Amino acid sequence: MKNRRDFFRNTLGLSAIIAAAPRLFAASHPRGAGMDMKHMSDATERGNGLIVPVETPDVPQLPWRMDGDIKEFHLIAEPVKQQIVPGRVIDLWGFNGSAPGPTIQVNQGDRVRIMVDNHLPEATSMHWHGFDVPVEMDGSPGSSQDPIPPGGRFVYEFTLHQEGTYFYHSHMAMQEMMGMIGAFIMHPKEPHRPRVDKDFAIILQEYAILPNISVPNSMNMEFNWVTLNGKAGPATTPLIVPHGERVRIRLINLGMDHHPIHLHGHQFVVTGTEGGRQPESTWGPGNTVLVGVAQSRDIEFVANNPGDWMLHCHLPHHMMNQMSSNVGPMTRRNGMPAGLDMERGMGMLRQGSATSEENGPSLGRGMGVGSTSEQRLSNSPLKTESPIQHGSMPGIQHQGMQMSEPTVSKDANSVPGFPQDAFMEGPMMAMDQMVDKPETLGLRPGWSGFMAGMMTFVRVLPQDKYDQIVELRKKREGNKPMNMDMPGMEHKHE
Ligand SMILES: [Cu+2]
Repeated sequence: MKNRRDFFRNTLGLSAIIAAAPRLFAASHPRGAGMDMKHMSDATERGNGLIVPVETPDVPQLPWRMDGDIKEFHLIAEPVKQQIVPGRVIDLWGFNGSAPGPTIQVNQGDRVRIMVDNHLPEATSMHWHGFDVPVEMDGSPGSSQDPIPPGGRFVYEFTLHQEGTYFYHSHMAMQEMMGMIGAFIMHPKEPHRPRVDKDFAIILQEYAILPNISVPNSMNMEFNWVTLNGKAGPATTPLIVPHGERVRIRLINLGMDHHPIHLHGHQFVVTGTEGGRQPESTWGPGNTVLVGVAQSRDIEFVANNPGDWMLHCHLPHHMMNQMSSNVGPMTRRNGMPAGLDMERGMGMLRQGSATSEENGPSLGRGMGVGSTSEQRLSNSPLKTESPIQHGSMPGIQHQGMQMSEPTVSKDANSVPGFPQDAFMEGPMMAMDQMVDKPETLGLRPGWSGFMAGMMTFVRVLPQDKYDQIVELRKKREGNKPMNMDMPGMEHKHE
């Protein structure tokens, strides 16, 4: 029993739940803001209110203040504690308490000043990805500027003539893999047609987090945590949309993989790239868009099909959490190899962290553990016993988790290939209560057991249900995304 318990704890990182609780949604309140800060409600004044501000679920908006005609922003590069799912708090590097960093929204034609303070223990440099700016503002370390030293500041200032879905990121390659990116939305002078009612942005990221450690291994080539706006399913916040509205979703990717993002129940058109708006003549219907590394893609559709629709990366391993060759084997073979204890059988460390001097990471593929004796990954010789010994599960109870048994047939163990998803997702992984928030109101019970990795929902709701969630969101204090505070966000429905 102890071994089973350890297995689940190690698989899900649940031991960190209680310690982590106060940090839940800690990213919702950016720091570094001065007085008289303004939010994106200003943008709605453009185009007779036809431009809606962009929502970035789970990521705050960066306020600004006006200095004459200049919009002044303040970004602080710093270490961040980020809860990506309940029970898993990781050490990232981000901006203003969040990874990805807070979203910047400006209007085409704005002159902006962005003060970047470096609170990291090493030098950094900020690149404005895709911006047509003077080279000395490009943030290329060594060529366009000296890197910003620890404790230092660099002030970027430029006029923006572009429009579209852009982003900012550290131009130090390994820092990129620690989370240092943020969305930078440039609203067009004139609203695009057809206008959208809802506008969202989602940043795609991935991390390799070895057992017993909370720091991503930025050297890894294999990733076991993938996130949408810094959260993995089921902790991602669903996008809520009233039935019939036109929706834009801006997808931004900075990592080591390309992600085919798929939407259920609707056909969309790709209306923009990391270079701005695409001409309508290029739009064709689809439901999956490949968002390559360093790219952004805007998709638009009419939410004309009511329901809770999955929006997710379609790479199978990107629909999972903690996917790794160290944890996977135990779910895919019958019992432990003879003579090994639990930790060694799973290829887990018995002391220290994976990057400690005694253990040392391996370079290249693999999670850096057991690199000389990789665990078997295929399904082992089949046994005839019952795949689940009934009564064996009740002892495994984790706070908030539902932990009911998976549904498997009696002869499951005799079927080549079993198990695949039986112990990886499903009712036993459900944690509806732990990820409860206004946007999850009314989802089917047990939904959370099937949402992991780069997965979220587009919830196409009747107007009254939508209004109910918006009301709940307004009432809820403390742990709501800051952008929900923006006046004007719900102007259509007030
Ligand atoms: Cu993916």
